[in-house]
Amino acid sequence: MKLSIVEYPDKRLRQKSVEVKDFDENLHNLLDAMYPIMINTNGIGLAAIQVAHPLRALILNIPDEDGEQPRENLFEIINPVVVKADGETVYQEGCLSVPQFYEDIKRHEFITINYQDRDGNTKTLDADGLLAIAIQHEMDHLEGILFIDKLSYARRKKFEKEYKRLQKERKSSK
Ligand code: QAP
Ligand code: CO
Repeated sequence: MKLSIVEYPDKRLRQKSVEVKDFDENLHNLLDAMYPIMINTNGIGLAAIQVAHPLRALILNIPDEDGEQPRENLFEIINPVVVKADGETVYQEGCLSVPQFYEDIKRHEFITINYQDRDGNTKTLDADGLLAIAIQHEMDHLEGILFIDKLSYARRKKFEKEYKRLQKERKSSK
């Protein structure tokens, strides 16, 4: 399966992703193809919609203390639902679909989700730290929400200007 990252301002990022019903080979092929594209683009999280598949599926591979990102730490999260959220934390976020832009975003510090794995088994996950932040960021993608939507009006303006300039630079260097 050949995948590529959909980048802002592509409208496809605004679709609402649909529930996964079939935990079949198609889903497994998609998840298997998402992993290398995330790693090769230096990502720690990727939602299916970011590779043009509007399904409620996402993967996360958070680096450990040594900055390593072993595959055994990979989470494959299907049909997640938040069951508990607490506290507040701010982190400078980025997104593979909004390259080269980073901004402080406020999220819950602790989060508990129910989800399904690639075989449809139901699981619960208690998360804090970067994992909790990443889950919230990726779950926003399932609703068509990007982290830049959470910026103040002034910061969003600054982003739009800076992003246009960056896109021009990237095009001219290709
Ligand atoms: C979402 O983001 C996230 O601009 C995952 O040039 C963000 O993997 C979770 C990336 C913050 C938790 C905290 C972004 C790579 C990767 C870029 C990513 C870029 C290259 C973003
Ligand atoms: Co993102």
